[in-house]
Amino acid sequence: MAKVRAEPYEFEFERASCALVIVDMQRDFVDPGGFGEALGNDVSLLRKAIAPTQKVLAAARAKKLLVIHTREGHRPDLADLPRNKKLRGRLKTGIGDKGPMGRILVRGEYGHDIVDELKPAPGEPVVDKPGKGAFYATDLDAILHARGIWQLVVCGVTTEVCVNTTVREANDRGYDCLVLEDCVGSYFPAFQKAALEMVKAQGGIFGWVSDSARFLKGLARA
Ligand code: TIU
Repeated sequence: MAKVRAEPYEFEFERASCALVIVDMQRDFVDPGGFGEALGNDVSLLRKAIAPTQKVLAAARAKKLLVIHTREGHRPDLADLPRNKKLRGRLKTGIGDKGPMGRILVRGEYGHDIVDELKPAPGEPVVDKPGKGAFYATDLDAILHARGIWQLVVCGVTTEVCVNTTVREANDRGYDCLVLEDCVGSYFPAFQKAALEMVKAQGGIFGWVSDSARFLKGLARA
């Protein structure tokens, strides 16, 4: 059993039952010139998570942890794009429209794919999700169940939207989640802080919070 210093108390895990989940590190959210930046966001706040996540990813691969990548997006025919998601924001250029890096959040488009720095390796499942949570309308639960995984180390963007939703979904399905605070990012510093506090408050109501350095230390001993 490996131990990671974390809040509200140490996170214990076994390699065989623990997966690394990297949420939506897609060009459209993270890269300069993408959809996120086009909406007026400062993508450097998200890009800060790339380097520590690269270290965690490399260590997880070396220790043979299951690594799962998720991408938020929709079918090219947009048949799985709910009306509320299409209309929300009253955007001139929104989901499905031609954006700076191809059709926005459409599967197969350049902007929809994962940034080069965190490119999935062959054999690592990539879960395409139409919603914010990685469990909604996906086969993530089946993939984890088949491998006997019940603990998740979570990285990705954005902290208060897709990361937080995924952690909440996972928690209700019986998974322990450890969120690494320097490996998640938000366009809003106040939300970054609050979203992390929400996870670990009340005795870890949704899970645990640690950081890449503490996780790497624990993983090295696993
Ligand atoms: N992946 C994810 O968080 N999708 C979003 O739309 N996030 C926002 O913060 N908008």
